[in-house]
Amino acid sequence: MRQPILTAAAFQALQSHHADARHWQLRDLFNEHPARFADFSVEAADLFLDYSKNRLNDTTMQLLFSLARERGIEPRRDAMFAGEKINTTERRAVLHTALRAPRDTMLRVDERNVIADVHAVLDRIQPFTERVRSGLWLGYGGKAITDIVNIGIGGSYLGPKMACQALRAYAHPRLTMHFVSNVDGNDLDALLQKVNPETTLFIIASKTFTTLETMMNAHSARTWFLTHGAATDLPKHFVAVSTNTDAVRAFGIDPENMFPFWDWVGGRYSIWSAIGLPVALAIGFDNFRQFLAGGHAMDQHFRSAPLEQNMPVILALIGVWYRNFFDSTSLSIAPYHQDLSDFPGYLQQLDMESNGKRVAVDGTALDAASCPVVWGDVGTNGQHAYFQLLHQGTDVIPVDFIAALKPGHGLAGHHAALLANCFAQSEAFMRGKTSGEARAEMQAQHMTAADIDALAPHKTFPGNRPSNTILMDALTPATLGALVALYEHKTFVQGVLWGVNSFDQWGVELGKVLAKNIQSELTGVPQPDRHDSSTNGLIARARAAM
Ligand code: G6Q
Repeated sequence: MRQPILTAAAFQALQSHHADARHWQLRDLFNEHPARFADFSVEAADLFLDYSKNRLNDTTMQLLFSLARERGIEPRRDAMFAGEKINTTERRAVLHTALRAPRDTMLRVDERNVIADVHAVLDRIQPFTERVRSGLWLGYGGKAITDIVNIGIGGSYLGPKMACQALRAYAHPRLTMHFVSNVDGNDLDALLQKVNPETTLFIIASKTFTTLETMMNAHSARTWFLTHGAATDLPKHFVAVSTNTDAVRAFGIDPENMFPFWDWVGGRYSIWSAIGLPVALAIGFDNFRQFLAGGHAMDQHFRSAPLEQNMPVILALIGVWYRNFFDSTSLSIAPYHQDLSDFPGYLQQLDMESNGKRVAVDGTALDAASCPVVWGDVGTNGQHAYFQLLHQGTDVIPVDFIAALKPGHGLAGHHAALLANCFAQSEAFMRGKTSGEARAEMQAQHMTAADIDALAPHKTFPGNRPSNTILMDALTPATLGALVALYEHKTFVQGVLWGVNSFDQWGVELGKVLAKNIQSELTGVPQPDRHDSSTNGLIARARAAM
């Protein structure tokens, strides 16, 4: 029987500590502790984390590290790396870390050295990507591929799309990457109007090769292709990434053109596997290898650094501090890098699908809140939209700022402006503006006393709003790999602290079956006895319009 987090001694100590800590002001913490930045920052795998602008002190961190020890972070981490079947509801190992392990390492799971399997697939991905990129892989008209269309959804979509966008500076100039995920035909239709069948390569990416959206889009893409090319041309234009060889063959793709992965790779952790094929095609295999190496460097850090210097552990503990003690219901991700525009959406799945759970590993109801809502957008865009709420709203929402010190472009002035905004926002969240400061500003503008009185409450900022800042020298394949692995491990640590299985997703599985009945009723015979009046009414309106 698991121990509920509420009964953990360190959790209870944190509750008493919080009774004090909730009154602290970040301004005071900085004034009282000049070395705060140095003392509350950590470096790993070419990433730097400043966590000094958080409502915590040394005692808070010591108690949080005690909580981590009490909840067994270290043995659980070691069990994951060792390939133990920690995904208990699906009876699977969790080994995305093996996907980025060097060739000369060895890890046996069910009598197989999975590292050798991983590298055997990488050894097939390399020549394939080289042929496509060099122009040796030809479409049916004898021309090189110009457009690559990844058809996949969820974990078979968000990671590759995010990484292709993040690393677009490394992209091959001839290849345009496209991602089709939605079952809404508008998604595929819009794309098919743009691409030339002679020079388009489709990647059908699905771990199960049964997901409705992906299969429907794959069949429609094949039908479209066959109005241009012949069935014998299909192998030049369709490849698959999956764990399900039979279904790939049944679809009509030769297993020779299939890049496999394994059931121990969760969808949202699969970017490192053959699901990353679009990334390897876009940026080239050597760069893809750098991406894997960046992830591996973070793995090494996570495995070996003491908890007190362990970046994913620190990030996770701070998240739990806000979620379980300050009752924060959400976490905002603010990458100050346009190329990381898909990163908040990627993290949304990683975090919320992993830890959006209400029961513990043993099936008992959780006694404390689990995953917050994760959301965000790139800076500076967010500043002109929802940052108002972050500054002055009634909820305190922690923010993770992410920035690269060097730009990926040569436009004068832009990068200093970007970084200035990033640092200024975290400073403003931390300091706020007191009523006295707001009044002094208005007095300096010679405003009337009446106007100052009226406006002072509106121009006051409470401050004391926490944030982390993650910096990298530049956004490269390696630093992106380290960043993704950092958040993967943060998610893992929080899952262990809360006691949930971070690696199943029964809510997603439910969605995969729910629509099937109604779909047959929209096009076939309605079954009103199955539904309530609302659902029946909606079905009737849709049938009438069809
Ligand atoms: C991820 C989830 C889910 C999954 C998609 C696609 O962890 O399991 O997002 O990736 O439902 O599944 P397939 O790859 O099997 O099509």
